[in-house]
Amino acid sequence: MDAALLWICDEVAAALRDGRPVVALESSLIAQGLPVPHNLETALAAEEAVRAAGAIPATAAVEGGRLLLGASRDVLERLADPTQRPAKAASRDLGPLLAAGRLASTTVSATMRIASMAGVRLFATGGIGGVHRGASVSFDVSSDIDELAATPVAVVSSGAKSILDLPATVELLETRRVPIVGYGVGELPAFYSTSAGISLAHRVDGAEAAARAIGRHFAIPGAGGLLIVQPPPFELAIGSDEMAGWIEAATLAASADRISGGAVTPYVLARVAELSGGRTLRTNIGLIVNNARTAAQIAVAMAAQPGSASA
Ligand code: PSU
Ligand code: MN
Repeated sequence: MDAALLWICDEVAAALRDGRPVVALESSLIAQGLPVPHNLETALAAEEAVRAAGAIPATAAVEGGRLLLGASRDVLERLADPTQRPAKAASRDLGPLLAAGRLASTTVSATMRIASMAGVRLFATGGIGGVHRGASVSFDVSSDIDELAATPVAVVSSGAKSILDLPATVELLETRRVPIVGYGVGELPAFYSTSAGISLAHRVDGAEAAARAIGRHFAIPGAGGLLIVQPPPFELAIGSDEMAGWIEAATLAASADRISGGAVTPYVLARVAELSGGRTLRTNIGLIVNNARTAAQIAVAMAAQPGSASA
């Protein structure tokens, strides 16, 4: 790989060479998804959870004209600092942001790209982007969906963020032939809530079973991504009835304030956090760290599989 394009930190590069487990982490949740000081704390806690489970964390970012995998503490601190005004990079933004030499966080789509370039097959986040409410008029559908369709990386998340149209998101993932596999559950989680009431076609129990499903999926020529979904930690889950009112109000506020494009998701997340008196924030942090831990356990199981070249 062209080192002038993709910079991989020494620790991650060594792990990849030796076939040891690596988990990619995104950075949009640091720069746009969570407020100071929770953003940096959560990024560090997710990295720590990956390490505690026996894998190496590799947070993605864009800086100084290069894609980074295994961003340094200094870069994480700058991404977490609003005065640095980091850009939000989805896949389509990478080329222009590299050319401009700008500091940028990476969303799910951009992180999948970077992970895949490096040969990292496992990635953890909070929730993926998807079909926004009202998308039949606004056409606001996250490029996370198309990246999942195209790029062979397994993404561990708590489903799509429940500020979205979840039934439409599930339909579109099916159309784009992205498997959604419940991790110990038979129903799609709704990010902050345990269940969206949508049954899943596939379920695995435990890291070994997940590793087998991922391994077989990637063995099929032309395979794209795969979603592994698990609910937030039980004690942090918020009832979907309780969530519904906050999401409704936050979505209405977004359109009243004429928020569009990449600003919609951060705006709505911040608004539900405010309306819930910080409860959704605690849940968001807890599920990000929990998903990082699970992804690491799966990466460890994948590295142990017979015939695995790398994680
Ligand atoms: N998960 C979180 N918080 C976030 C995100 C995920 O807990 O902020 C980010 C992801 O990076 C995801 C992005 O790709 O939100 C979706 O943005 P959009 O809807 O603009 O595509
Ligand atoms: Mn969008």
